[in-house]
Amino acid sequence: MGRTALITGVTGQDGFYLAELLLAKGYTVHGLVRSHASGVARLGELSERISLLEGDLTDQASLDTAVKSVQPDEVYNLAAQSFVAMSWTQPVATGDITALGAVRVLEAVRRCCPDAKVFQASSAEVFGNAPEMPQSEKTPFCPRNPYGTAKAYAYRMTVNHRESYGMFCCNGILFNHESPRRGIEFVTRKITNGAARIACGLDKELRLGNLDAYRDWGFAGDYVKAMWLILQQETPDDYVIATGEAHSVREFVDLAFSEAGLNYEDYVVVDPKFFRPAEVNFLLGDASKAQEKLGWKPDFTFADLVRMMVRADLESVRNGTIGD
Ligand code: NDP
Ligand code: GDR
Repeated sequence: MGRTALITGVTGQDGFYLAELLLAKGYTVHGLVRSHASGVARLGELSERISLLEGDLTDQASLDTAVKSVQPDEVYNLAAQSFVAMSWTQPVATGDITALGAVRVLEAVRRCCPDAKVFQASSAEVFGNAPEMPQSEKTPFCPRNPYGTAKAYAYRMTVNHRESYGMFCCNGILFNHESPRRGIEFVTRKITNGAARIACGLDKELRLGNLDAYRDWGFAGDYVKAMWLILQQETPDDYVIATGEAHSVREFVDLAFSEAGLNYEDYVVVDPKFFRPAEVNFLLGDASKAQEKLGWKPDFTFADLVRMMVRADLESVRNGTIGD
């Protein structure tokens, strides 16, 4: 019998890549969406290959119903208020969705399908400005914003459900991962879309915040493979998923603009409006445990990623399919 998976956050960047991966492996895939119409609109053709269930991470009953009806073998909790900048303007909603929402998913599984395995999308943001470099599973948490704090709570609750109830629940401590499907508010996509629009004569400048933050950026398609591998192990555990290379926002901008045939210094304006109340300056992951135990390593390099995203945005802007 084929396996069944339930993905929350299926309309997001990772939801798309994970659904494709699981379908290719022969899974029956169910995706939780806040409304059927918006799910179909966001997922396009993929919405015909998976089954959509309405539900919300702020609503326990909807999660119970979804888990009870699907009886999944695997649950991937990817839903979150995932934009760090917004977590300062909406700290309570961020806590409700990103922290308590994860507990609601764990509780729905515990009560309605306790043998299902659960993957929780944790984040490098739990480390904040960590004293240790690179950050591994052993690095203490010190989140610096409401989002990272919510993810730290969800992480601990996932471990608690494992230890208290013997559930198969695991955290992937994911470092930044990007793709042409990345939301336009995140810096990488803002840059590649901005460079494409300038190259096509639609914009004259791109306004950004702190260019001196460093991130460990990988390709989302590689990261969903790690999510799946984490749930295929004999015993549940938590893993850092990262490339092991850090680059500054400035390096990303430089490479993206070069790929679009432009010199970024002629177009990028630093605007204090995009500075954060507290910055996480440098994230760099040590994924050696994932490499040893899961046999996981990323296939795409930083340069591959930037090239892929710029090319996709140039094509979309030229076709008029995105970028306003
Ligand atoms: P996105 O922001 O692209 O997707 C978030 C998803 O969550 C969307 O499908 C959104 O649905 C859904 N969602 C938001 N609020 C609710 C809610 N109240 N109830 C149900 N669904 C909701 O995130 P990514 O795909 O980039 O990331 C996936 C997960 O991995 C997230 O949990 C994120 O925090 C985490 N993560 C991501 C990293 C990255 O670099 N991408 C790194 C580390 C962790 P809708 O379409 O309705 O808005
Ligand atoms: P991040 O991603 O906060 O790391 O969270 P984001 O792309 O938003 O920011 C990365 C860095 O770029 C700097 N920056 C800007 N950021 C945005 N969004 N817009 C700008 O104009 C801009 N200028 C500079 C930021 O200050 C920051 O240092 C992502 C999300 O996917 C989280 O959900 C996930 O958990 C973490 O990655 C790991």
